[in-house]
Amino acid sequence: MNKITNHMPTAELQALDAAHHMHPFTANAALGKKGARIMTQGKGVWLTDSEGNKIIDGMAGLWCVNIGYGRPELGEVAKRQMDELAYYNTFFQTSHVPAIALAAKIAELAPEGMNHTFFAGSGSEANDTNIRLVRRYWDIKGQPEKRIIIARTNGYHGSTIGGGSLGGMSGIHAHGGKIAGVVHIGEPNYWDQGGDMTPEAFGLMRAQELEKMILNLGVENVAAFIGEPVQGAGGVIIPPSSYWPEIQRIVDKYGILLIADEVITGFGRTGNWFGSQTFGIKPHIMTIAKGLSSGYQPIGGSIVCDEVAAVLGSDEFNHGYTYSGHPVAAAVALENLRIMQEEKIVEHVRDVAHPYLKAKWEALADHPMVGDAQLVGLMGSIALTPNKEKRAKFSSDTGTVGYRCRERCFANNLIMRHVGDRMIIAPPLVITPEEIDVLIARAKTSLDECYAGLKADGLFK
Ligand code: PXG
Repeated sequence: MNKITNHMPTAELQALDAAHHMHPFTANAALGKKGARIMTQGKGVWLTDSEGNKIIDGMAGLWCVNIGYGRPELGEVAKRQMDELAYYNTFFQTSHVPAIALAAKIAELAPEGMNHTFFAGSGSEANDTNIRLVRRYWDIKGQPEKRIIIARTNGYHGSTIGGGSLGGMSGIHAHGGKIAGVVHIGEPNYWDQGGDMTPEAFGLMRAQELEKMILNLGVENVAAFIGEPVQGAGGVIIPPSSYWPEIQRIVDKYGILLIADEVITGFGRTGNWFGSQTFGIKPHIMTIAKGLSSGYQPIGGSIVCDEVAAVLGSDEFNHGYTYSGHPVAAAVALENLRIMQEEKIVEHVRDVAHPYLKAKWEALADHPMVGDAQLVGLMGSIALTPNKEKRAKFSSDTGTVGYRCRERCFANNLIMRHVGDRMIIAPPLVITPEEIDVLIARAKTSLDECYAGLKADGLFK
């Protein structure tokens, strides 16, 4: 076979992709007929595809390319590390400099008292670690019956069997099942579910479902609660301000462990190093991945507080991955964090997000088809609706309006993701005000075109 390169015609690349490559979360036969969009290059917030289109990436890849594409320093560090020590493990009483340095750097950046990191290869793996870790913690403390983890409907915690079970997405549970010992309470999604309540009353009610669930199950059976500070894959659902303080009160009262899944919200996304800081959450464990390396290498982990680490460390924990603390991934992550600190990228998020992007983003709610528009730091969502006063949903015969809108975005060289009828953005954190203007202009054009299309099809009165 000839060497497959960027210079091959798109159709040939698509045919080979369809023949051999199984895509995640995809109906592969249908994609094979349509042909995948093929990305060839990235620089800053911009992607280039195999047809030469210049696309603004409103999703930072999959919420991960925080420092933007094409930073040569990371490749240079990777090469140096590969030449010096391409691989060694961290099992069997061994360590190496990149894992040591990265764990120390994370301890410096994490909230006070969170000084220990267990490395994994991804967010899903890290959440699988968390399931075993919290159960082992209670084992060692002499309460082995404390095994149940409470999570939330429409939360996302990954796609391994453990991560998928913690997540509250029925479509994922339907494909392969769900492990025992995970239960779900409702999500703090005011737009969809708040009815006539005020956001604050609704947030309190949703948080109090945790207390009810603990009492139903018996606190002696509950190990932990897990939640994303802001639900990401669920549609960028920013909880009412009453929600997290009430969750914290309940967790503290019953003495269960709190896991903040910071895979998306970590490393600057919400305008602080961690979403827990933005929302005043005091977790025992934080799941990290994505922005830890800005996606330049696959790496994730669990940041563990001193008390939990001390208990776990008092005995064997039979758990770990070949690539826990992989030296090349760790070295690249460390370089990513160096760049983030030196270039003050978290401060930059605060500078461009509020009020610059926030004002423009919230103004999208003036569009006839847009209801709610929410943003925290550089993650935002808009809810598409046929009637904003009633917070109505499109009827199922419109198909997924969000999908139609996403297709218009693609055609206008903007990547926005849709979750049902919510459109979401999470651009690279280095986005400039000028690039925000481009993103907003293309979003408006795409909304207008989607709206015109729905009207033409008689689907919007
Ligand atoms: N936790 C959270 C909060 C996530 O967002 C994971 C865990 C799992 O991480 P890994 O690295 O195993 O994928 C995630 C991942 C989407 C989308 O469509 C979101 C994620 C992954 C894939 C797609 O929004 N988030």
